[in-house]
Amino acid sequence: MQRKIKHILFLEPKSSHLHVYSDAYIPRIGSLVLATIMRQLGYGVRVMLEEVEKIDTDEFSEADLICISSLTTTSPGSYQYADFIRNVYPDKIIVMGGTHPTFVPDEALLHCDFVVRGEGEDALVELVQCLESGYDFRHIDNLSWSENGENCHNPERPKTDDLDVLPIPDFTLVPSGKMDIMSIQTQRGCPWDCSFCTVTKLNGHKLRGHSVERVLDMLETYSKNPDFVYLFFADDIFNVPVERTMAILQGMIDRRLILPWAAQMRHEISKQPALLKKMREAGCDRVMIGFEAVDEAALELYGKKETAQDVERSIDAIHGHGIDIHAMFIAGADSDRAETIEYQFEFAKRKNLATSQCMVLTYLPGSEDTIRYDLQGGEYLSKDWGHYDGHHANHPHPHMTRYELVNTVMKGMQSMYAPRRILSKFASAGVNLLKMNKREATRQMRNAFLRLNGYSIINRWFKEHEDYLHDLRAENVSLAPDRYQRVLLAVSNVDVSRVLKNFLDEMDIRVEIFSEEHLSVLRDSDLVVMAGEMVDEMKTRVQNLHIFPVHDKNTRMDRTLTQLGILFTENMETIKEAIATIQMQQKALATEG
Ligand code: B12
Ligand code: SF4
Repeated sequence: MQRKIKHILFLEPKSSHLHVYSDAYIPRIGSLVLATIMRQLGYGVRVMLEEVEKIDTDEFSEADLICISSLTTTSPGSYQYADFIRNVYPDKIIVMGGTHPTFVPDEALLHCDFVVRGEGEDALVELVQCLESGYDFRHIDNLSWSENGENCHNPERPKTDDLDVLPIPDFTLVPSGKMDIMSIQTQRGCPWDCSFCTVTKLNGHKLRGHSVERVLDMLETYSKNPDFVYLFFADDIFNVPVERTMAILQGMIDRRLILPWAAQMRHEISKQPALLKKMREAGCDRVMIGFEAVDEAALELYGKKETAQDVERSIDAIHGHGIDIHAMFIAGADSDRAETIEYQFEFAKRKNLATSQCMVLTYLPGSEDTIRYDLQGGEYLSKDWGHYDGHHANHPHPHMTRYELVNTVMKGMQSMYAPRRILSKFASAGVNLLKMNKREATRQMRNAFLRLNGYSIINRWFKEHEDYLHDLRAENVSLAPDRYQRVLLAVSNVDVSRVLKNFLDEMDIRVEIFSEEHLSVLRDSDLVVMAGEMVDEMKTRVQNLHIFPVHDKNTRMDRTLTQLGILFTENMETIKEAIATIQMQQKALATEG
């Protein structure tokens, strides 16, 4: 294949659903660094980021090669654009890269000509050169492609050790006035290995960094751009190695490169007071920390190598230096219950975290969790990648229904951004203004606006997801909930039947024990709660029967009861209270017995 390539388009589609960062665009650097390299090599380049500009598909006609960067959540959009290009401009070459195509190259190849797995800088240059010269591209490491119906995957290439060989990503490639946050990556890789994360699978454990001088040069270049008002260090863990971070911060102070900034860190920061002090001096106003949990069992399962005490200690240390925290939590570890998740939110409020997010545990392609789950033959309830954004549940949980999990998480998020918690920040800003403490007033005002934005996003999320939540409630039964007027209990195990009856009574739901007479008078508004083995037989006897299947082997049925209760109310509190009451009854019975 020999092709003339003059113009390259870099395209970054956005997520299909609203997510916590929907209103605050923080750039990823991949497309920008690749575009900068290709431009230096003399190609015409255009970078289109869908989060910051409307994609004008007419512009696709000008490109010879189209490079699409994709995360898992943005893959539906990426594939749609790729399919559109294939249909409308069949002569264009499409290359995909980024985290998602890296881990599922066979899937991506259904939509594009080439996939570059992992780091893309060298592989893309080699590919373009081969395409132009007509040389064989089949030897390029990290490259995947399709040939005669077979997908070929070349070996992985060694990772770039010295990042200084890469150019400074040129943000002027994005139309001016579109972005106000500059994102800068000073190093790649992470020494830890959390079970849900794909970073080490993509970038390795070894930290590979730019030299301190080079980081400062990047900052100097960017700080001349009047668009930028905030800096985000896109390193996965900015506080290690500590000496290097200290040197960068000292350099920022010495060269007066002081902008407000945020960075991602780990809890070990609580043991680095000198670093915290220096961070504040160098303009840090926010730290983003993936605490993930405050429940020891969950922390263990996530392989976080931290304890709840570490979490608490680091919050106190960071707050002690006047720095705010955006805390990142996860819910849905196998050990989690609704109570552990609710406790997480209470904790976040008690510790006065400025902002926080809680994501539903999601098995992303490439993570350790996913590899293990796939080996075990685990079940996926959705493979709609647009739902892999931490706001949806895509696999079953051992103790919670999907509705319970998602609802508990999103209601918890809503409570974090409740109006009174927003007003308290505005009030605090006002008080500090009166005290002439301008710095503190500005800080509180910023947090008030961030919370206001959180409030707006979460409420929009609930509106956007009405149907999704409705479907989760109706899971396991093949019809819409909210319509049953009578429940018929067809469970032969007396103990199980009694638990179900007591529960439904507690919930004020009309319930009758099923008998043969009911068969002739079954109505559309009846729900038959039935033990699993009888279901098939009953379905053959009565058409369109609405059946809720249960196991009749044990009487500890929190999950079943929750699922059943969800069909009648969205209010989890009502369901929990009913379960608690019947549990007390069961205990009393057991004691009597
Ligand atoms: C900055 C960042 C964010 C920012 C901005 C994200 C954005 N604009 O999309 C914020 C904080 C908003 C964010 C949010 C989220 N993020 Co984020 N984020 C990052 C982070 C830390 C850095 C991204 C970056 O700039 N990397 C540096 C560049 C150089 O690397 P790169 O993008 O991978 O690009 C290289 C290669 O992949 C390849 N490449 C990339 N694209 C292309 C295209 C072509 C054609 C080619 C040839 C090569 C190529 O070449 C590049 C250079 O080597 C990464 C972790 C990481 N270390 O990458 C996570 C990461 C991308 N985020 C992740 C996730 C899960 C999310 C969220 C869904 C959940 C969350 N964490 O809150 C949200 C949703 C974001 C969304 N857009 O929908 C995951 C993605 C996993 C996946 N399978 O999709 C990552 C990998 C972290 C992780 N824990 O696993 N994120
Ligand atoms: S979650 Fe953070 S600490 Fe854990 S492996 Fe990923 S980047 Fe490293």
